[in-house]
Amino acid sequence: MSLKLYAHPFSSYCQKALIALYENGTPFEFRLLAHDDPRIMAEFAELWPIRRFPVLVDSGRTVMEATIIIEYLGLHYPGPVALVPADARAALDVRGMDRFFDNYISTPVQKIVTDRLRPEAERDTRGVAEARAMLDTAYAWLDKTMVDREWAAAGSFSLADCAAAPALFYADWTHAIDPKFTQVRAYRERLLARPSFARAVDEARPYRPLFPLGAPERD
Ligand SMILES: N[C@@H](CCC(=O)N[C@@H](CS)C(=O)NCC(=O)O)C(=O)O
Repeated sequence: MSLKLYAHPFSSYCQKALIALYENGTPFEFRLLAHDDPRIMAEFAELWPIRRFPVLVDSGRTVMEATIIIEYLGLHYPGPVALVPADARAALDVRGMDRFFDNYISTPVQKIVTDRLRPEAERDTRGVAEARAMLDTAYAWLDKTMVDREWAAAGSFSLADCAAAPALFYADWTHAIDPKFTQVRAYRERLLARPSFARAVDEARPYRPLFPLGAPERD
């Protein structure tokens, strides 16, 4: 098997890449990044010194960044589900929404979650407040945007939905999506019902006790 994914099942960006692999039934080897396995951690650090995951390795070629992994899979291992549309204009819409979910949902979520891991004296109260305000603004914008959409962009399930699924999953755990944002909540439910994401969520269940803010008894 030529494809290896260095990843952790509980990581949102890893789930983003896993959704793409599962959508197309693409075979790959899961290289589990386990902190109690120094060999795999060293192997990973050698591949990508930045040490952010996921990372895909294809016959010696290292591909980093979840979005780029999904684009790479579409180019080199296409399957029945085209996650980046062939039409350049539709693809631009998809990429735009992908950036929205990474930058304005996942990034503030990461800020809030990682802050909780710091010793109390080193916490960034202002940064966390800004992250929460960003999420409120992003939810409001998304609620309007999704009013006539089933999926995030271009009329079918895409790269943007791969980004949205784990982003909104953890966002609701981190900074609850207000019930008034009916479109966002309904979209999150549609994502949870998508078999590729449902599988990623199930595979991550054993790790829920690791969630720094405490995982809710749902989803
Ligand atoms: N821009 C990267 C972000 C990846 C990322 O932040 N991954 C997290 C896990 S969800 C990570 O590597 N965390 C470990 C760390 O920050 O040391 C991508 O899109 O793949």
